[in-house]
This record gives sequence, C-alpha cells and structure tokens, in this order.
Amino acid sequence: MKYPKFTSKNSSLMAKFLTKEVFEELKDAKTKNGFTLEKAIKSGIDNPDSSIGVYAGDEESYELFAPLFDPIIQEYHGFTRRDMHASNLNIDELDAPNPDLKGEHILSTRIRVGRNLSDFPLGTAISKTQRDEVEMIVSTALNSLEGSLAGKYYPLYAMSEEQRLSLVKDHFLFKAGDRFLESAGLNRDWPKGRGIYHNHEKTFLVWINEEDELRVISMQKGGDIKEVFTRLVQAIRELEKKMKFAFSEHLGYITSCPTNLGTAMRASVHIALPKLSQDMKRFKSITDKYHLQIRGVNGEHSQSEGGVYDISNARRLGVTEVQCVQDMHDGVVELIKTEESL
Ligand code: ADP
Ligand code: CIR
Repeated sequence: MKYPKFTSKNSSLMAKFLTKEVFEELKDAKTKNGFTLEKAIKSGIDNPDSSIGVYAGDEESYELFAPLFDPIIQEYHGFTRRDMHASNLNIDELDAPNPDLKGEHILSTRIRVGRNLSDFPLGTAISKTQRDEVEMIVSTALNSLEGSLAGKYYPLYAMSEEQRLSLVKDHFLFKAGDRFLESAGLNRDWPKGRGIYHNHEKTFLVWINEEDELRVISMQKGGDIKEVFTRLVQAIRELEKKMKFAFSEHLGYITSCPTNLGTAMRASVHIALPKLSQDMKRFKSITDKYHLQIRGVNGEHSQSEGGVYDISNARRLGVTEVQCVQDMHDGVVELIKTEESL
C-alpha cells in the first residue's frame, strides 16, 4: 500500500493525522486478528467526507496504531495517553428533572451504549463464524431476561422488508447499507448475524452486530431523561451478569469507532427548535458550551426535518456516564429557555 493522496476534500481527522512518517511507521503492522493500517483507514479513504475516517479491529489496534489513533482520540475527546477513564453509572448522582414538563419541545429521549465481547475481535475484523457465535451468545442471554426487560430477538434475515423499514422509520432499528460501515468491513455477510431485540413496549432495545457487537438502548417518548437512564443502567447490570465486555483501564469500553470509546454512550433528545435553528450561530454556541453534537432527525449523517434535531453529548471518553447525560440535560434546559425567549 502506498501513502494515500489527500486533497482538500479529505476533511477527516485520519487525513489530518496520517502523515507520511506515521504511515511509514505503521504500514506493515498487523494485530493478532490480522487487522492492518490499510483496513483501519479504508472507510476514510473511500469516504473523503468522513469526519473521523478510522475504525479499530480489536483492542490491540488502539495500541499498535497509537501514533494514528492517539491524536484522533485527543482531538475528539480531549483525552491524552496519560489520562485514565472512569465509569459512573450511579443514577442517584444524576440531576436531571424533565426539562420539558409541558411536552412542547422534546419528542423523545434515547440513551445508548456500545459494547463488544471481550473474547472476540471487533466487527471490523470478525469472521462470519465468530459473528454468528456473538449473535447466539447475546440473543440467548437477552431472551432469558425477565420483568420489564423481557422481550424477543428478531434476526434481520427473517424480517420482511416492510417490517424492517417500519422499525427504521420509527427510529428503533439501524439503517441498511451505511457507506461508512460498508467500507470498514462492518457490513460483511449482511444480513446474517444481525438483528434487534426489544421488550414489548420498545423502550429497551439491543442491536446485535451493527457497528458494535451490542448497542444497548433505552428510549421513550417525552423528556424524562432520568427514567431512560435508570432503565439503561438496569439493563447493563443484567447483561454484565451474563457476558464479559471488552474494557480497558485507559480507554474504557472498547468500540470499533474511536469516538465511542470510554462510556460508549450517546444520550440524545429529539427536540423541536424551529426558532433557534434559524440562527445556527447562536444554536451552536449553546451546544458547544455543553459539549453537545447536533444531528439530523434520522441519525448520523442525516438532515433535520421540520426544525427537529437530535441533540446528544459529544464527549464519551474521560467523562463518566452520569456526566454525559448531565451535559445533555443541562444543554437542553438552556436550548429550551432560549427557544422560548425568541
Ligand atoms: P447511534 O445513536 O447509534 O450513534 P444514529 O445516530 O444512527 O446512531 O441513530 C440511530 C437511530 O436512533 C436513528 O433512527 C435516530 O433517529 C434514532 N434516535 C436517536 N436519538 C433519538 C431520540 N432521542 N429519540 C428517538 N430516536 C432517536
Ligand atoms: C465518519 O468518520 O464520519 C464516520 N466513520 C462516523 C464517525 C463517528 N461519528 C461521529 O463522530 N459523529
């Protein structure tokens, strides 16, 4: 592999930090699972509009390719090699009363965490047999859950196209054919090995073998952020009794995309801000202040519809889960206050 030619179209952090020197140092390196620099950067090369442009194949990738991953992690999370990650899932420490008791702005609240099994490579480097094994382990564990988390696993290959599209449209299921994941090798053998588990109310959901082996999701209508967090923590605790997740003292939960390291948590609301969104500069000054990210209403790389935005924490590493949710809550309070003043 030759040093890639980057142009002004390559806006990713990968293009920024993959200097000739870093490339020469890493180009022949290979992890125990056979993951290489070429595989790590393929998504960013194929998709010049990537914001990050790299994926890891396993926990070892973050060490072996550190000269590339470390500056990306530092720029995205403000987290250095000397920092340590700490987890805090204590619901009592979250101060998050519903910021929209009248129900005028927040349509729904969702909090997800990514998880991967400690004894397997990440989805980018996994074999079909291993992926099917992950699906079996996780779906069996989920199918044994009881009480409000009890539900059923729906493998993607057995779903009708109509059923799949309806779950995507209602924001419960991941999209098919994401070009970033495709280039990263995360869509190999699609749709086999993928699926969704959900409880009867569709307030607790788990995606299996999408970008990460598990995406554990708690969501519901309205703005009761604490209730959503409480359900998520309960579900994580139950799952931890049944499987071991990849975790490092330094990087927290190991995920295929470096933006998700640490807590692997994205806490979001779908919120209508028709007035404030006319003034993007002011809107962004508030989201920046609270370390929040603005996405469109159909998730990453989508546009807003009808002044409704997906607002979530941007930082996930070097902050606790409680802090991620607190950032989102506090920022949303200010967004609503500003919207109402306009
Ligand atoms: P992820 O959350 O895993 O990073 P996406 O940004 O692609 O991935 O979002 C996944 C799905 O979750 C999309 O359909 C998105 O619209 C939906 N979603 C995200 N936040 C909320 C929310 N607060 N309420 C309802 N749906 C949401
Ligand atoms: C990209 O580089 O644009 C995609 N691989 C997605 C990056 C992660 N998402 C994010 O920071 N919002």
